[in-house]
Amino acid sequence: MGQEAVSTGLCSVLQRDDLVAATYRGHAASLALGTDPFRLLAEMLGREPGVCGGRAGSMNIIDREHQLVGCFGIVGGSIAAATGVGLALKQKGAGVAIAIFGDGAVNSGYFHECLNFACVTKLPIVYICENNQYAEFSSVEAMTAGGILPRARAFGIKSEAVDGMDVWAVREAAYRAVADSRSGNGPSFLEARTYRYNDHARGDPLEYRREGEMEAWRDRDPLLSARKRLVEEYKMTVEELDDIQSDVSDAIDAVRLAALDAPKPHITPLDGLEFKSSARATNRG
Ligand SMILES: Cc1ncc(C[n+]2csc(CCOP(=O)(O)OP(=O)(O)O)c2C)c(N)n1
Ligand SMILES: [Mg+2]
Repeated sequence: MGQEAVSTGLCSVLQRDDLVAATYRGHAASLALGTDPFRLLAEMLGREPGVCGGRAGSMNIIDREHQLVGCFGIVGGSIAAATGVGLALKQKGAGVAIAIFGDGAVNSGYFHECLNFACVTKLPIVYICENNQYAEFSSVEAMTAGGILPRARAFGIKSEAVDGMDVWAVREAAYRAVADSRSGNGPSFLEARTYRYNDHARGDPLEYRREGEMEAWRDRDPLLSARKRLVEEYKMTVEELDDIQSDVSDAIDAVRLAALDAPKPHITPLDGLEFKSSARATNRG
């Protein structure tokens, strides 16, 4: 969907003590951290074997076994959760907290309160803004006075922009930021510039994109450019990559069928309340 390089590059540099809070669009982060794909999809479909027993659904995945403290449907929620985690890790003396959030979240109160708190208390935390250019149907330019990086810099936090379409660039920037926080130098901030190809949710008219914009971003697709670099620089063959791709596709097909077959959780309605199974998981993670 255009954003794969951000979570993949970031999570590739994390260590066992590090803990991540992500947005409702957190499925890539969850997979990159090691969540079993079957348990992830079963959760998205509200099935019992899901990673949260089928009770969290698509937007609120938690996988403590794989360092994911939570995905948050509330815009900016991951900033608050990760900042609390950063405080706990500082007290414990090990680990770095990671906050993944969208460009829309920099307009929430959480952003300002938490960045200020993290800076004055020198928390071990990396804030990574996944700037996919839009919050629902509103462009980042239309919504963000002064831009994202200058806001972070106003707190005196070490900040850099990174090409979010390039998994190696994200990995290198994330490595520097995480290592710096790990060595006790306080928080860091990354703005990963990327793009969402698909609609925000069902019913999105997609009328807000500028002409030619999608094509320009698609030319820099993170998966296609990673493939190209693996062949040109790392000397993998096209056949090797095709084999990997077809193995992954087969695995996903198997997981999809198994998850659709899995039972739904038995949820007992509270006395006097009617339980409605309204699986309105419309946001595209
Ligand atoms: C506090 C709050 N306000 C509004 C919403 C409705 N809402 C859901 S997603 C979204 C846009 C989020 O945009 P962004 O932070 O850029 O993340 P992206 O969807 O682009 O990954 C909004 C406003 C919400 N979930 N939470
Ligand atoms: Mg966005």
